[in-house]
Order: sequence, then C-alpha cells, then structure tokens
Amino acid sequence: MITFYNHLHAQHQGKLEMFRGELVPCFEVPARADHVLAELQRRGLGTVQHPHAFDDSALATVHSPRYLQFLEAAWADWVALDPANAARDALPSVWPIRTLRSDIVPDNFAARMGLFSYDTGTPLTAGTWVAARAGAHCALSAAQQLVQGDRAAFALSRPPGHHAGADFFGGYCFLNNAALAAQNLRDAGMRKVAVLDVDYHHGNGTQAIFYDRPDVFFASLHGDPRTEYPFYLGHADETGAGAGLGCNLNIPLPRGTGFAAWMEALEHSLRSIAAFGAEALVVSLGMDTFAGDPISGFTLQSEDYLRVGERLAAAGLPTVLVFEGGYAVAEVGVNAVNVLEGFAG
Ligand code: Q9C
Ligand code: ZN
Repeated sequence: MITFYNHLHAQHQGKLEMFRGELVPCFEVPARADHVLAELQRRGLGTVQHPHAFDDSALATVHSPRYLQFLEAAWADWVALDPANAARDALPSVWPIRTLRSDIVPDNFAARMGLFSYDTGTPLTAGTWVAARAGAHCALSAAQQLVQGDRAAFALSRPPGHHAGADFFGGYCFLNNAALAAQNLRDAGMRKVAVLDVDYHHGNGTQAIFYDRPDVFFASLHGDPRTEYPFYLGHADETGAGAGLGCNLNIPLPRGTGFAAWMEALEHSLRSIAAFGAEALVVSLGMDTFAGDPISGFTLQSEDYLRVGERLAAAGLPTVLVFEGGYAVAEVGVNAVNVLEGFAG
C-alpha cells in the first residue's frame, strides 16, 4: 500500500491549547506523524511518496469559499493586528452562538476567528495553511490511487481533519481530509462511498458535510458525546436528513469501553456499510482509542490494531486510510502501522 506523507506537516506546530482555564502544551504535535513514518519505514510496509499537487478548487469540493479565503489569509491577518503576534499562535475568544449572526464576515480578525471555529483547543499557527493544505493533498492523492485501481492507500497527514466542517475549524482540525477523499472518489465516478470513523472522538465535521447526502454513508464509533468531546454531535438518533436519511450511523460507547465491545460496534458499522452498497471506503483512522491515550477513554491494546486492520480489509472494498487523532505519542507509530500491517495481511 502506498503512503502519501505530508512532508510539510511540521509547519503546523501549535504551542498551547486552552484546557480548564489555563493554556497547556498542545497534544497534537509533529512527533506523532514522525513516529508513524519511522515505524512504516522500519517494517518496510510499502512505498512512501509526497502528495501530488492540486488546484485550490480541489478544497472547494468540501469547504466554503469564504472559509478557505479566511484560512489562507489568517496568519497574515493575525500578525497585521500586532507584529508581536508573530511570536504567539491565534486562538478564538468570541463566537456567534444562537441569536447572533453568522452571515456577515466581520472585518475584525478576532470576530472572524470565532465565526469559523468552535473551540479554544485548536491554535492557528504560521504554517497551518501550508501544512493543512498539503495534508489535504495527501488524502486526495490517496483517493486518486484507488481510482487508478489500487486496493488501498494511506494518507499520513497532520493536522487531522474529521472535526473540520465545510466552514469551521476545531478539534485540532482545519481541512477535512477524509471528506475530501470521499468527495474525490464520488467525483471520479464511484457511485456510493462510505466514511468509517474509528477515532475516539465523533467526526462531527465529516457527519455534517454529508448529513443530507444519499451518496456518502457516514458511520462512526466513538466516546459518548454526553461526556466526550465534541459533545454537541454524535448521538445515536442522528441518522441523516432529507435525501440522506438513513445514511448516517453513530455508535456512541461509554468511557472505559474495551476491545470486545468496540469490535462489535465495528462489525455493526461494516455490516451497515455493506448494506448501503458502498463501492469504496474511507477510514478516519484515529489511534486515540488506545488504552494509553492521554485525552481519551477506551482501552484498546497495541496488538488489537492488527485485528482492526484485518477486519477493515475483510470488508473487501477499495480503501483510503486517513490518519486522524492519537496522542500517546511514543506508541502511535506502532499502533497505526499495526492497522496497516493487519490490513495488508
Ligand atoms: N485537554 C482529534 O482527535 N480537546 N481531535 C480535548 C484535552 C479536543 C481531538 C481536551 C480533542 C480533539 C482529531
Ligand atoms: Zn480523536
């Protein structure tokens, strides 16, 4: 399986995120991707390439023009507020909640940050746009690999993507890599595509992007949003809307869920994807289901990920795997590559 590695990922390097009233070091660090790359190369699991180039119109297949314009200019706008801002990352501090207007893009940069975001855990940095765009290109390149007939491809990209919506960032995510891959497969002629999200956190961005679509099925198993981030989406009663009714499956699981119960939820998801009739699969491959993850609550062990990879392969679909979360930095390489090795058989 080919890996498309985001060679520019380290240009996105957040310093601090807001947590319980103080700024703490970011969990989503460049070393995460470095460990996965090192483990891939150590095991010799397929070739590693840089992403292909794409026009910016490729990002507009999922994201709104005004959001892309904001994101591209955001760092320069932040530094223009005050040259001293160059030494610190940008975090939002004000949002257009219910009864406030989201239709007008404000001239004030702080107000724009709030319009296009939903948390204070996702610092925007000098290299965020460059890194996120190259990461998106990894996902698009992996999708193209399937179109050319490959069985599977891996997008080793950070920052992650599944919390990013059509016009907002959050949850360490800016561009929705998995959604871009799924849309690319649709645009290349695959009639039905499924996104399976196995990150610990519900993929609220991906769900929202495809919620009313009958051509892209979204399935997610994740920490119950009653207690787990992103809190405001991911409940079992979210089954899709309009023409997309029945094309969304959420399986929330309690904190403390172990491999046996998690695997049952995976089986359920894959059966639904098969019943939907998907011609290709995009996996949002978050590794924060691991027992040692510092911000998550499931108890999967490293060897379990071999079984996960085997089960994903048994679905028998052309598959794009997209790297998402996973914050046990020292183990994330072994865990992610265990999925790939299990998949390769
Ligand atoms: N102190 C992904 O896994 N905040 N995003 C957690 C930790 C947000 C996770 C608070 C977690 C987002 C892609
Ligand atoms: Zn996650």
